[in-house]
Amino acid sequence: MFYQGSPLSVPSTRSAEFTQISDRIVEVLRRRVGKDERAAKPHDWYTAAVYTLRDAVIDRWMDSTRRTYETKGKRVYYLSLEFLIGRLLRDALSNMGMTRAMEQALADHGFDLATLEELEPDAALGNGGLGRLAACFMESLASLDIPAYGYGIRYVNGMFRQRIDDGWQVELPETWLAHGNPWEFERRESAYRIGFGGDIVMQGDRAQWNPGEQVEAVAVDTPVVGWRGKRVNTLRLWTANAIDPIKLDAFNAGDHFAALEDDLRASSLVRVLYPADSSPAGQELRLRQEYFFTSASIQDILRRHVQFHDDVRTLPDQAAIQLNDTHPAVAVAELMRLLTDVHGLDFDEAWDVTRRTIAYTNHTLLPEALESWPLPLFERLLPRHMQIIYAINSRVLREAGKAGMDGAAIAAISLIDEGGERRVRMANLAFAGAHSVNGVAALHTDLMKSTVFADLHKLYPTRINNKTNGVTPRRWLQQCNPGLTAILKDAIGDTFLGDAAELSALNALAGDAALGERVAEVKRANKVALAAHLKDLTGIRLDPDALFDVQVKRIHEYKRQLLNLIETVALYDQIRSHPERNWVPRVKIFGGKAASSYHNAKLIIKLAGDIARRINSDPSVGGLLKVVFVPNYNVSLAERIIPAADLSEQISTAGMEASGTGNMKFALNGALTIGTLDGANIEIKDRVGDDNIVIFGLTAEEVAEQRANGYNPRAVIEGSRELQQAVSAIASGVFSPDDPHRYAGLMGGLYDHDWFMVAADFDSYHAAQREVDRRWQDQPGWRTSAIRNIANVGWFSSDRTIGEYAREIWGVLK
Ligand code: B1H
Repeated sequence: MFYQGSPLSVPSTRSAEFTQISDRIVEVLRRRVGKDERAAKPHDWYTAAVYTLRDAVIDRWMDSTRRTYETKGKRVYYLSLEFLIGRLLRDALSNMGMTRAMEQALADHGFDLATLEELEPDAALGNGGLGRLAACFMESLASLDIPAYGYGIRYVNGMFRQRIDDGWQVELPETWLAHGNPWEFERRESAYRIGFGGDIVMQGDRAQWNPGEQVEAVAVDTPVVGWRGKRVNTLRLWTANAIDPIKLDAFNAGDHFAALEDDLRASSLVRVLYPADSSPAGQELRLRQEYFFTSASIQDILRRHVQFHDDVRTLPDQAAIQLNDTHPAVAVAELMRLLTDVHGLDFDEAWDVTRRTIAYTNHTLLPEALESWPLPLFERLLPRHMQIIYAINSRVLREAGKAGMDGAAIAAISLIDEGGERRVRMANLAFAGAHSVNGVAALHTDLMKSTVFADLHKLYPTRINNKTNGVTPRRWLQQCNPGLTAILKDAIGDTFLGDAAELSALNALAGDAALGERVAEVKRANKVALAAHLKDLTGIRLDPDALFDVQVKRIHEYKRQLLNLIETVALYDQIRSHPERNWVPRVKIFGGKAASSYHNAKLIIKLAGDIARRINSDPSVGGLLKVVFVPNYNVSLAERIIPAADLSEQISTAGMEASGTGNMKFALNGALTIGTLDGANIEIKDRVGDDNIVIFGLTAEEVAEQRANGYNPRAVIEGSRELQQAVSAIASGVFSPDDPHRYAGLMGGLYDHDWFMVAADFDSYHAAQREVDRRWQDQPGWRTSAIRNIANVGWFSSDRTIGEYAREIWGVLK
């Protein structure tokens, strides 16, 4: 595995930088890792490589910080309970422009950079799209030279590791910190007290909150390097300490557990990421996590402000706070509390400062995903915040009354849900306390205005705005697909890495056969590499000349992996009935994690495995169809899979996927999309053109209409031969002979309600897949389409997105 002792080919021209790095690594290995060259294990070399690079990063980091202090510039604060960063070594090397030099230096010592990169654990402090968006945004903020901090939690256990046992998902803890984390810096001096519970006493007209419990939040910083190392920003993640880590009296009395109780309580706060994507956990510990990191962040922001400006009233000129969904929405009440109770502003002044500082991004309209907390729980944990929320609510409802709003509208606007058990609505709190409320794709933003936030939108008609998501082209093109990047550089120069809109220059070359062939060669090489990797992971052999059809994302019924699986079964039936037809060989790749308590999602994973086993071992399909479920889908796997995809499955029920970001990454790597008119798919279609994407299914409007007018899935299923056969095969146990009833309930749900319109869209999807086959059979046409995709999705760079936030929400760019 390692080329120990036998150096890789070292180029004859040794750059000064390379020699310097080569010597530095040995020095670092000895002095900071504490190993000499002979005793060092690969992991020690990896650590030494990171430290060596980090030294260069730190210089830029301090530079950036100094510049911000000197220019007294406004800072952006991105508050997010999730940062799905993945690995950092390749990203930081590449953005620092040190990849080549590090490669050569390591080769000098007999190591292969790519192999060492694999030793870095994935920092998976996020569930899916929302967390990965935060990571792309951090990179773009640094690349655009915007002074910014990300604030979140340093979870000891991030997203769980998925193992597939007998086809079933098993969740195992991911211990990404087991071997230490060479990227982080603990800042003991940046520590804050976070309170819970207790009571409130009035001191004159100022309230004083006396919490019943306290923990200490301590900052742990990670540098975030921008493109070309222009700026290095800080990702500040909070960890928790007990104020009294050990109660010696209890310990001495022999009660060792009681002595350590506070310590345990503190560490449980930051122990684990809630693994629920698109649906809040609703447990007390989750609310504690939310308040813990939000309070620490707001205290840190205010401390930084008053250090240089004596008046907290100027905060909106110096700070823009962006709330990534409602998870940090308590920031509205926390900032109000600190401004009034601690800094002595009156309510109106504090409200003005708060609203001008805070902005909120909504990421989902799924009703079950809108966070709300039982009022008694909220009041017990955060009694002062509850008072403040009542005060905000009375103000907002007075404004609604003045605007002539009636009972139903008032009830919808209220920060308190009064239907049934009373609950605090975090989305309404965030909306009320923000000057900007944005959606993440055009359709999603329209739906915000017409559905969930309709009444708030009427009351505050200028607040909602759209910021279509984006992804960083550094990680999602340059780093994950160096082969394609090299070709593009040859064709159009390298400015597209800093300005992805420049990719449009490829449009002039879309029909160029030579370019098409080179792009296809790289795609094939990426498929060969992925096939080898998947052979190792799953034992399944894949044909790199088949069409690689990929659906990787969280498993959720609205994302409709089930639609894809049922269509796979239908295709399987047809291949067997008509082996004489000219079928396009396909590889169906699935991957994704299910929330631990999401029964149907877990069953869908099992179904994928059952279908795969049956089809892959059936000689009658003759290699025309292969199905694979890739275990433990994560950022690093995405970086291998996406560059190797021919077809990108973006098939959510229209109106339900707020944006999607995987859709952008696939298109950027030359895959064609098969998708519904949902989320950012619509904007992708508008940019790549109808000929270069395959759209099917109901529109969001039609979905709403069908649901309103009594949709009858049973009739639809019975009216479609293909669908009916596939569904009844699955339901009757054809794919689960060991447990024939395993899928009876799952399929029964389709007949009975089919909330996600799988049946309604099936025929259209099936036809769209045959359209994909036809396009694939015209390889030159397919290649042109692939190039058109790459050429026209530069707009979906997170640099563009962040530019819009910066100009239109934060006021930090001209
Ligand atoms: C998205 C979430 C989410 N929307 C609750 N909402 C969570 C909600 O732990 N929780 O409680 C976690 C995550 N995630 C996704 O955000 C959308 O579904 C995607 O469509 C979108 O692209 C992404 C980024 O905006």
